[in-house]
Amino acid sequence: MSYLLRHNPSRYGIEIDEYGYAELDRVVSIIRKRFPFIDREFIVNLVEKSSKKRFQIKGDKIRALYGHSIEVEINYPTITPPQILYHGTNVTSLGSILKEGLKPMRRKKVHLSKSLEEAVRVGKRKGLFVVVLKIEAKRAYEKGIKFYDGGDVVLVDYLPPEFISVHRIDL
Ligand code: HQG
Repeated sequence: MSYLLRHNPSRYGIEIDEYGYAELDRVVSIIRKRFPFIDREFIVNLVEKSSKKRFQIKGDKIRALYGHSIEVEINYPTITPPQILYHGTNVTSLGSILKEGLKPMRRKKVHLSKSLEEAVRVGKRKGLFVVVLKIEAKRAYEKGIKFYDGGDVVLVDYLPPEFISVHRIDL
């Protein structure tokens, strides 16, 4: 569902409106082709109960709340960030991040974690050698960087290297 709603709805013949919403029943019918035991109620329940708020259901529609590579207008509220945020990544990206800053790469925004544990989890998806970066979020905010509330994640358009340092490397 993340892939479908964040990256490639057209592959499944799904139409997404400018705010990222798709028809819930269409999404359910696509998912049922692969997982026939899943129904609408299951998806609604999953979205509501999930510990991480990846999706939003509104009426008969569903959208991903963050992580998009496709162009959508989510209208994230801007926030005053906490002093420190984290970003989990892989050691292979470290040199480039410290030189160029954090870029959204294939997504539309840079995703930051509120806790160290979450950053470690994100970093582990990228391979064995996890790096957790410490982001001086408050200082960046005071220097004019906009931070957006993505629910469980905090989003920025780009983060310059001056606000990034290595918190921990798991080799
Ligand atoms: C790296 C999950 C080289 C960046 C998570 C990351 C997240 C650079 C990768 C959400 C770079 C992009 C998104 C630079 C950034 N040079 N590498 N200058 N700037 N990178 O998957 O943040 O569980 O697009 O460090 O919780 O890993 O799926 O982003 O490693 O919040 O709901 O480029 O996805 O949410 O990778 O993950 P991604 P991400 P879910």
